[in-house]
Amino acid sequence: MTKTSTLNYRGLWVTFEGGDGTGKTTQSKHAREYLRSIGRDVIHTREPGGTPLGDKLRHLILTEQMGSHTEALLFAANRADHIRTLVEPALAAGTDVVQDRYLDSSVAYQGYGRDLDPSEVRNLSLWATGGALPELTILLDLDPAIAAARVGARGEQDRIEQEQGDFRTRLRDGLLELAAAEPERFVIIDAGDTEAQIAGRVRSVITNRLLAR
Ligand code: Z5A
Repeated sequence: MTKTSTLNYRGLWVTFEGGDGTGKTTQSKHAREYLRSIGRDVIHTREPGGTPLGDKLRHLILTEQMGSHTEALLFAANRADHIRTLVEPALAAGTDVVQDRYLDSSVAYQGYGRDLDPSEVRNLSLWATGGALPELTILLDLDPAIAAARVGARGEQDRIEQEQGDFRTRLRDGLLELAAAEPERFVIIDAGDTEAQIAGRVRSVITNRLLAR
């Protein structure tokens, strides 16, 4: 079992999780602006992607057909590079990191959504990153049908967004299960409200976490 590490970072590490179309990109950018507005150093990043190598892996993952094991390994490879070259150095220097998706996405999509064992997928990512876990994970929870309508309104979908059937329901249930298992790290926010209401909740969750440090 890989040892995990959530503490001892100088900067605050916040990740956003949720199905596609739940507003992670929108809200993680609001969170970055909020942290800036209170005078903190902050970077915003995302997975897949986040680094030059990560951007190449992102393109491969979202465009090439591949099996579940290959997909899980590529996400983990991206994560290893992202955490070791960008996220941990920033946190160690006292910079906050606001991140759109992290390992909970792999457990949900490659584990609960596809056919891999969720705990094996989690352990793969923990091994890849030396056990790094965020201090705070905000789960944006939304009915998959509403989320699909938001994404559909945008037009073109990537390979993973095209998944049909009960994939999105398994994904949502899986993410809620992960949140229930780690109540100190996760905060669940109803993503069906307006952008401004959700941003207000995100601000207060982050403020409380900073005050509790
Ligand atoms: N994936 C994986 O399988 N395993 C992994 O380990 C990781 C990822 C890390 C690429 O991710 C795919 O990789 C993703 C999961 C998989 N595929 N799927 N499906 P991505 O991050 O590039 O894609 P995404 O997460 O699907 O992003 P997204 O579709 O852009 O969703 P979002 O970031 O959560 O939402 P958004 O862009 O902020 O908002 C979506 C739309 O809704 C947009 O038009 C907004 O203006 C609108 N919006 C936002 N908030 C609201 C509210 N409150 N009301 C109404 N409308 C709103």
